[in-house]
Amino acid sequence: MKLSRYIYIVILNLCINLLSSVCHADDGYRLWLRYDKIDDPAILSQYKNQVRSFFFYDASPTITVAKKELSDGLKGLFGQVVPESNAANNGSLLIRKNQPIPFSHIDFQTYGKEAFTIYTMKVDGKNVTTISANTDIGILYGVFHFLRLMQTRQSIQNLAIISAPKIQNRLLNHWDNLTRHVERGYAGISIFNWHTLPGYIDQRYIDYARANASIGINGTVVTNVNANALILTKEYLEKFKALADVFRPYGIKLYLTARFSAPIELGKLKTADPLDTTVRNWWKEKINEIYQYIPDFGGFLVKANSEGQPGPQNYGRTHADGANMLAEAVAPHGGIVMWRAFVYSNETPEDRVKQAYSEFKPLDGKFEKNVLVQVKNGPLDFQPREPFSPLFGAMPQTPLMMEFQITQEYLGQGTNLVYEAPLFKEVLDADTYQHGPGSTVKKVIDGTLDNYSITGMAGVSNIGNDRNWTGHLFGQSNWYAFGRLAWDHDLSASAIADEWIKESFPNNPKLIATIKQIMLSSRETVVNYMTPLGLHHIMGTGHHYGPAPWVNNAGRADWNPVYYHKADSFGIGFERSSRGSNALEQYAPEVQKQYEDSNTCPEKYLLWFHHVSWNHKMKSGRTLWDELCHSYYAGVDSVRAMQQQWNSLKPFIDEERFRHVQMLLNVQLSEAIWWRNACLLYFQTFSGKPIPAQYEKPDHTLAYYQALRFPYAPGTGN
Ligand code: GCV
Repeated sequence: MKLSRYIYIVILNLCINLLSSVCHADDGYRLWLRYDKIDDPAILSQYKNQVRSFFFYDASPTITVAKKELSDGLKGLFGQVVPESNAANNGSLLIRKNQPIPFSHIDFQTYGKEAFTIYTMKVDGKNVTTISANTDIGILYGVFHFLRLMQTRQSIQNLAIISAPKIQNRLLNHWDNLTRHVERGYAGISIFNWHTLPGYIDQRYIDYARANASIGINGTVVTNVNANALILTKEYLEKFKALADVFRPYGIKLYLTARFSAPIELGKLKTADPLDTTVRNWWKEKINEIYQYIPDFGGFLVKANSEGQPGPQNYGRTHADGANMLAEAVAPHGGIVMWRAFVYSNETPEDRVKQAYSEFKPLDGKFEKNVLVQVKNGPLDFQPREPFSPLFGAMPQTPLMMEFQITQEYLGQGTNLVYEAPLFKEVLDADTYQHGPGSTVKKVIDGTLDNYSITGMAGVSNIGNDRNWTGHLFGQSNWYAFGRLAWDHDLSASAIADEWIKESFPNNPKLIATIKQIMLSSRETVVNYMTPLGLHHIMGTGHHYGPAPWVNNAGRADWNPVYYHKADSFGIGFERSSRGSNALEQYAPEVQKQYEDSNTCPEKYLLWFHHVSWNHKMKSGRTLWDELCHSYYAGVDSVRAMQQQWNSLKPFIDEERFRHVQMLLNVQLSEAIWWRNACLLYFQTFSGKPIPAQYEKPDHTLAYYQALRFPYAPGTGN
C-alpha cells in the first residue's frame, strides 16, 4: 500500500472514531457512571501503569457488586480488561477489609462503618494502591471513589485518602403513589412497577441502587408521604421485600411511609390513638411482620396532621406521642422514625412560616432516641429562595434531619435547567448562631453542634421512568449533588458541578468551563425571573406551574399567592419583623439583627421579611419597583445567555443530549418571559409605575396571562 493511501486511511479512521465518540446518540441512561474510554494518551498510560491488576480479598454480595463495578469501570476507561491478581506487584490494586493499621491507615471505629481509605504504598518494595474499609459497603464506596478519581482525571499517584460520611442516614424520599403517579414528579411515572413486583425485577431497580450507592445514598423511602394504608398489607410487603433484596448489596435500606390511620383502615380498630393499647399492639405486630419480610427494614417516614393527613392530633395527642409509638415498635429491630415537621394549619391565625416552629419547639427532648424530626430547608415550602428554617438551631435535644427537594416543584419543574447545589449550600452554610457564631445548619444536622446520636438528610426524589431518569438531563446533577453533599456537606457547589460534568460529558476544558458557568448561575437566574428580592409562593395554585400572583380564591388563605406578597398601593412584601408577624423572633438575636431593618436586610430576603414601599431605595440606587423590573429582566437575559453558552457546545456533545437541552432551554426562555411579564404587569397594577423604557415591552396583556389554564400540568393529585 502506498504511504499516502495508508496515511489517508489512518486519518479517515481517526476521524470516524472521533466523530463516533463525540457525536453518537446518547439517551442519558448511564447517568454519571459512563466510564467512556479516556482519550488523553498521557493520562491513560499513567492510570494503566498505576492499575495493572486488581484483587479483592473478600467475598460477599456487596463485594461481588464492587468487583463488577471496578472491572467494568476499568475496562471502559482503559479500553481493555484489567486482570485480577493477588500478587503485590508494581501497579497492583489491592482491596480488602478489616486490615490492621498501617494497611488501613485509620481507626475505623472513629470513622464509622461506611468509611474507606485509598492509599498508595509500598508492599514488599512494590508500588501498590490499596482500598480498605471495615465493611463491605465501605469497600464499595471506596471503589466508586477510586473510579471517580479517574473519571474526573485526577491523579491516582501518591494517594492518601480517608473518607467517611458526615451524615449517617442519607435518603431519597420518593413521593411515588401505588398508582405509579409521582406527586411533584416531572420525569414520567414511578420507576417502581408495583403491579409486576415482586415477580419481575426490572434492571432499573439494580441501576437505581448502583447509582445511589455511587454517591453514598444509603436509604430510600419508596412511597409517598401522602400515604396509602395498603402499603402495609402483605401483598405490598412482598413487593417491598423484593426491592429491599435488590438494594441490600448496594448498602441501601428500604423505608416506608406510615399512614397514621392504618390501624383503623387495615386493622378495623375504632381508633388510631397512639396512647391506646390496642393501637400500639397493632403497630407492634405490623412492624414485626415487616421485619420478617425485610430484616434490615430502615423504618418509617411520617407526614401527620399536615395537609389532610391523619395524625396524633386527631386524638388530642402530640406529634411526640405519635412518633414515639412507632419508634418504640421499630426500636427492637434497629429501625428509626423520621417524623416530618411540615405542618401548618389554615385555622391557626398565625403566619404559616411560624407554625412548624410553634408546634415542634415545645416538644424538644420529648422524642424517643430513634426519632429524627425531618425539617424542610426553609420555613415555607421549597421556594427558589427562603431563609433557613428557624427550627434548625432551636431543638438541641432532638435530632433534626434536613429535607431538601431535589424534584423541581417550585424551580421550573421538568423544563428548567436549575442546578440546586448552590441552594443546598446556602442553607447548609447558614449560621443559626445557636451557640454563637459558626453554629451552622450543617453542624446542626451532622450532630456535631448538639451531639445528636443519629443524623440524617433526605432529598425528595426527581426520578421517574423517563429514559434519562430525571426528565431534564440536568436534573441528574441535582440527584448527584444531593448525594455528594449528604456524604460531605463541605464540598462546594462548584467542585460537585466539576465532578458531575467530567463524569457526564466528554472531557473537554471549554465544555467543562461553559457548562459549569451555566450550572453555577442557574439558581440565581431562576430566582430572578420567578421570585426576586425575597418574593415567594406566587406560582400557579395546585400545580405550581408558572406565575399566578393574582390568585386569591384558593381553598385556604395560606395557599393564596396574595397571602404571601401582600402587594398594595404602598408597596410589597410580608412584614415578618416585630412590626408584623414577628416570625423573626424564632431566630437567634444575631440573625434577627441581620434582617430586622428593611434598610439593612440583605436584599435577597427583603420582601420575605418586610413590606416596603415601591419607592424604597435599593443598594443599586434604584427604587424597589425599578429593581424588581431589573431583576425580572436580568433573569430572562440570563436564560438567553445560557442558550448561547449551550449552543457554543454543539461540536463537543452528542446530538441527542445537545438537542434535548437546547429544546428545553427554548422552553425555559418562554417560561421565564411568561413569569417576568405576568408578574410585572400584575404588580404594576399596585405600583402604578411604568416598566422602564429601556426594557422590551410585555407581548401580552395581564388578562391574557390570567386566563391561562393548565388542567393537566404534571405532578399534581394522586
Ligand atoms: C407530598 C407541598 C407539595 C405537596 C407535598 C407537601 C409535603 O405542599 O406541594 O405535594 O406533599 O409539600 O411536603 O408534604
